[in-house]
Amino acid sequence: MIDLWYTENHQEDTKFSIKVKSHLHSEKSAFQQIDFFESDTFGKFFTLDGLMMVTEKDEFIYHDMITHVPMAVNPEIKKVLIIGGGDGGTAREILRYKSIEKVDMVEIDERVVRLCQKYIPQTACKLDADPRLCLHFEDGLKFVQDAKDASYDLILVDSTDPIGPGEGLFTYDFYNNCKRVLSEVGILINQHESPYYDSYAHEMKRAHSKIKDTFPIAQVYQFHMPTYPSGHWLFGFASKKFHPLEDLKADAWNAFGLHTRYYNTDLHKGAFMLPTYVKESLENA
Ligand code: AAT
Repeated sequence: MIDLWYTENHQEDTKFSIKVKSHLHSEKSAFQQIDFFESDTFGKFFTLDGLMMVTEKDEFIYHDMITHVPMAVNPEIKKVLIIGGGDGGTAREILRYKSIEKVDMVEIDERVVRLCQKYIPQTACKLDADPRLCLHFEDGLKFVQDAKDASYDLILVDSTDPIGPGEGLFTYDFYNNCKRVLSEVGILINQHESPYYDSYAHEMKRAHSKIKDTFPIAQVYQFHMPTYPSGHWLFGFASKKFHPLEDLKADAWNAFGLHTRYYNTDLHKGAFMLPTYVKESLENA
């Protein structure tokens, strides 16, 4: 019996491997190389251009933290824009709130959505099942450039790293357009890379320096993501009005009565308490 392993370079001299039972699918779409695998420990998972996106075992951590943090700061959020997130996990979590009226989801690569619907229904389950969700297959940068009104209460940037199709989502042009289409109480959450390995920390600093130039409130929060490089990952929280800790509405969020496996309103506060090396790195960004 031959052992089959998925291996990703986290640094030039550092690799992360998962033993796979099968390589379920492989194709090159118009935008990126897409692969689906199955393993014992992490269940089914998929990669884009050889980088881990989602595993069945740890996706709840990422999708809890991208959605519930802003909802606990402004429980009145009604209209949401998701950029990327083709696996559907972010849409699934935000649509758990009955108070959400409309979600536009803009994914550049329709193949990611269709393949996740086939192989990872755990995350994709709401993509064709909720009338509040409207799917757009186009570049998120172009979508916000073309959007007219300042109507979104929340933008969730669930994007790949800033190489390949995700590059435009880490630019001043993108952040300025996000600010323009957000309402006065709007919040922007973005996939903010990792502080640990130098190449990712470099992207973290670049993103932070642009976001803090654009928004009066720009904070960063952390979570533990076992299958991403170093396991230590960040989201950015930017807003024109709300501070993620001073404006936390813990009682209102708890009154939603949602059961979550990672997020809770105590962890919310802790997630913004960053290690010293991360704080220093962001201060110098
Ligand atoms: N929910 C966690 C999964 C992702 S996937 C990110 C998605 O962003 C992919 O489906 C990709 O096709 C989409 N995407 C990339 N660029 C664009 C763009 N310009 N416009 C719209 N969608 C885009 C996030 C994983 C994070 C990994 C961190 N290492």
